[in-house]
Amino acid sequence: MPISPDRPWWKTGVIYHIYVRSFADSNGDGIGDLPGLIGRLDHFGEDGLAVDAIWLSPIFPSPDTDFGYDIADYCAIDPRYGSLADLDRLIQEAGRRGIRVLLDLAINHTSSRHPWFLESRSAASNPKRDWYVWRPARNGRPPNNWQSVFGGRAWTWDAATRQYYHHLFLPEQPDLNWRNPEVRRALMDVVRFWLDRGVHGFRLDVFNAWYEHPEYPDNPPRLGLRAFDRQAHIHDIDQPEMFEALAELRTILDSHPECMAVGELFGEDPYHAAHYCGDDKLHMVFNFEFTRSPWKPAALLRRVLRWEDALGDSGWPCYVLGNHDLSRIVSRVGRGDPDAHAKLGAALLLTLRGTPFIYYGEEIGMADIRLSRDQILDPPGRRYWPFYEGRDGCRSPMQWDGSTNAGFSTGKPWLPLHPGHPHRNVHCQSRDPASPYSFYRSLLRLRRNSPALLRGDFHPLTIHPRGGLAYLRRAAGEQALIVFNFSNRELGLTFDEPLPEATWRQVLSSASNPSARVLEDRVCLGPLEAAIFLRA
Ligand code: ISL
Ligand code: CA
Repeated sequence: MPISPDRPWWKTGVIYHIYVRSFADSNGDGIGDLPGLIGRLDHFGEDGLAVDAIWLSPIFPSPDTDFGYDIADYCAIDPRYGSLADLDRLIQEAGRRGIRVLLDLAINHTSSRHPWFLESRSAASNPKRDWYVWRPARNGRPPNNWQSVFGGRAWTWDAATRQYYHHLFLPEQPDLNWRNPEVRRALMDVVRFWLDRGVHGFRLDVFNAWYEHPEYPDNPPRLGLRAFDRQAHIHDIDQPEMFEALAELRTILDSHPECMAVGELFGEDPYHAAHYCGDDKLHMVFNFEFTRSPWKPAALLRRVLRWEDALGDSGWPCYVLGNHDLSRIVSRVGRGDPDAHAKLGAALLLTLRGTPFIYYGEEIGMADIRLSRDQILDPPGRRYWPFYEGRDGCRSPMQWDGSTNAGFSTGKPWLPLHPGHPHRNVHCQSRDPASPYSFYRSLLRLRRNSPALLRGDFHPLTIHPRGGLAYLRRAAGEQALIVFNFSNRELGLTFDEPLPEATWRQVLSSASNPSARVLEDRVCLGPLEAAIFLRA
């Protein structure tokens, strides 16, 4: 296997996703902030998880109609999170520990309170009118059939200037008009602004929605449950102009050492994602497959293989188990011990070929909180309750220790803590060698020092696995064998091809009393156990 010793950090590194609002609050207002986060940086350093980068959910000034994804100023920090000086300090303090900082750029839309939109809306003749997507009514009705992701039409009527404006999300999130060269220039300046301040790149929110079809045709119908899903989104997203914009973005990124961008592709599919990855495009596009796949070996492997196939040599795989929009992994999967599932998830996330993203709290097996109707803050949750509770469940405050409010805040947290926090927190778990946190730490350390896990290929040993999963990661000088039992019973796992003859050394098991053993023709595993073996 060819391995290149000089792989960029984003191909070998691990990225930790922080929902800043819920991570660590320094001033007791119940909202996580940058000084709070700086105070917790040791969680990521050599004595903690030892990750390579942290990605911060949006920290820009925002009216918070969509909790930071409605941005009112791209070049400032929301005072509730801190100041530019705090961000500089974060970059510096993180840098000292070998950790890079990535920001979240939501530049498909702004807040309706962004000065650009206030100007644009002020008069049809305003010079910034064309910075957003304004259209006249069609026979007294919206310009076309486009729908908003969060429900209702994607067009809102502005009575004062007698036109509709476009918003893929909330009316408070008007879409920018990327076809206007001034808009594109202004946004690329935003990118430069943050790179010059020392951030190492971005997560790009719904990037493939930047452009709309210039003639605004109706989307054709398709089968689906919600109005948004009942049309094929061929005119409101994925326009060919995307590629030119991504090339420009990439040139800027490449002019700063070691910078990268990972895109959130709306309606992602591996082949679709592959189109957007490459040397003049994005470094990576999120693969969300594990967040909806059945927690079964065959289903998981099928998804891994599809992405491996689609991405080929020009793309690079990446994996997430969850994020701030989706139910947490342990709340979603299988029966049995949630800690065992948290560890199975970790073993999968951190040993596949590709870049892993850890969502805060996954390392301690945090679960979703349940909210009553009046506690729900998320806009789609409020709209669709009781059919959909929204996305707040996975955003509860980080559980640090057994003190007041789990060490997150001295004040009342903006969302309730998970009731299990007195027993499930970083402090407790760091003293318990059998905890998910200890497993994450050991696994991250193992990964960091293993050529096979960092650079090896991906070679499944069973093509139609049942109950368990096994694959090899093969690099020059080292091979890793990774085995999983997704069932609640003991398992003898046989392979479609013989295991390479060798002495396999067990280096890690997720069980406190490991039963994993490599025999001549199979591997034995205890219930819900994952294990890693190495050979030279
Ligand atoms: O959250 C979803 C379903 O539960 C998705 O449809 C989500 O809206 C979509 O993936 C886009 O998400 C991103 O952009 C949104 C923001 O609300 C999300 O938090 C963000 O991750 C608009 O900026
Ligand atoms: Ca605060």
